[in-house]
Amino acid sequence: MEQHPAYLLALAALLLLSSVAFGSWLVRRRQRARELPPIAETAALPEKTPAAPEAAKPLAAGLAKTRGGFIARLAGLLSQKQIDAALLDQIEEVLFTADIGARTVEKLMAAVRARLDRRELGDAEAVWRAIEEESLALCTLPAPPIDVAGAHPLVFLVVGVNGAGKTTTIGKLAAQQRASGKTVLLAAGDTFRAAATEQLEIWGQRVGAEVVKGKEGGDPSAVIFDAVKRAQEQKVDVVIADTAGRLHTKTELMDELQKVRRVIQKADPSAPHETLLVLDSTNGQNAIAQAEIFKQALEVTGIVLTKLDGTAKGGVILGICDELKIPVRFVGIGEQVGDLRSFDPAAFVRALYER
Ligand SMILES: Nc1nc2c(ncn2[C@@H]2O[C@H](COP(=O)(O)OP(=O)(O)OP(=O)(O)O)[C@@H](O)[C@H]2O)c(=O)[nH]1
Ligand SMILES: [Mg+2]
Repeated sequence: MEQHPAYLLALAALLLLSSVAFGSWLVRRRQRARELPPIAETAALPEKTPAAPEAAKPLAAGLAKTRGGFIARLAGLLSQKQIDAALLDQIEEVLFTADIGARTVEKLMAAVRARLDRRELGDAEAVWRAIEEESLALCTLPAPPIDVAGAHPLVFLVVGVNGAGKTTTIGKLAAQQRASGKTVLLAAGDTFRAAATEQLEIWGQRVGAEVVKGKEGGDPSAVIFDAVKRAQEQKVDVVIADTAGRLHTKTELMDELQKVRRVIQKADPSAPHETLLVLDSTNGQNAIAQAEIFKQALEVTGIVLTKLDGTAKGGVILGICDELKIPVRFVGIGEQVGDLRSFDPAAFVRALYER
C-alpha cells in the first residue's frame, strides 16, 4: 500500500513532462509556420517535366522499307559494271516504281545522262553517287529555319486530310518543343470529328501541354483564336493548332481553314508563323495531288511527311520537293513520340542511299 503514492507520483511526473514537451513542440511548430511565407507565394505549380522524346531510332531504320525496296533494286542493277543505255533504262524503270513521279524521274535521269555524256561517270559506283547527288539537289530547297525565339507565341497551324497524321505529329512536335524547354499550348481545332479533342488531350497530358478546346461541332477559328490569346496573356512560347481533316466537302474544309487563318491574324497579324501540311507518304502520288489543293487555298510554309516507316516508296519525298517547291520540315518515321525528325536533306539522302 505504501508504494502506491510513489508510483502515482512517478506517473504524474511523466505526464507533466510529456505535456510540457508536447506544448513546446506545438509552440515551435507555430513559430516555424509563421516564419514561412503563405503557400500561394511559394508553391507555384511545378513545371511538368518536359517529356524527353523517347530513345531516337536511327533515320535509316525508319527508312528500312524504302531501302529494302527501290534502293535495294537500284543497288542490284548497279552491281553490274557495264553502263549502257539498257542499264539506264532499267534504272529509270526502278525509279518510276518508287512513287517519285514521272516528271521528277525524267529530270533526275536527264541529269545523270548528261553527266555520262560528259564522261564524268566512269563506273557503276559513280552512277550511284550521281543519283544520290541529284536526289539531294532535288530536295534541297531554300528553307529559313523555324524562328522559335522570334515570335511570342510562335503559332503552328497544322493541316492535312484525315488520317494523314496531324494529331500524332502535333504530339511529337509538342514533345520536341517541351524537351527544348518551351511552354506549349495545343488548340483543339478539329471540332468536326468526335474524339479528336480527347486524342489531343492525351498528347497534352503526356508532354505537359495545356489544351484549349471548344464544343464538338463548334467553330474551330474561335478555339484557335482563344488559344493564341491565352498564350499571349500567359506568355506561352508555342501554340500548335490541330484542324479537321475532313468536312462534308473539300470546299468547306478549305473555306474553314482560310477562315481559321484570318481569325488567327486578328489575334496576331504575324501568325500563323508556320502552316504545316501533313502528308501521308503511303499515299504516294496522291499526296502530291492533295498538297496542290491545300497549296492553292492556303499559304503552306512547310510539309511534314509521315509514315515513311510504313512504305517502300519513300522516293515520293523527291517528287514532293520537286513538284511543290515547299520545304519538307519534318518526317515521321513511326508512331512513337520520338519518331519525328527535322528534315535535313543531306542526312536524309545519305540514310536513303547508304550501302
Ligand atoms: N507508322 C506510322 N504511323 C503514323 C505516323 N504518323 C501518324 N501515324 C499513325 O497514323 C494514324 C492517323 O494519325 P492521326 O494523327 O490521328 O491523323 P490525323 O491527321 O490527325 O487524322 P484525323 O484527325 O482523322 O484528321 C494513327 O494511327 C497514327 O499513329 C508515322 O510517322 N508512322
Ligand atoms: Mg487528328
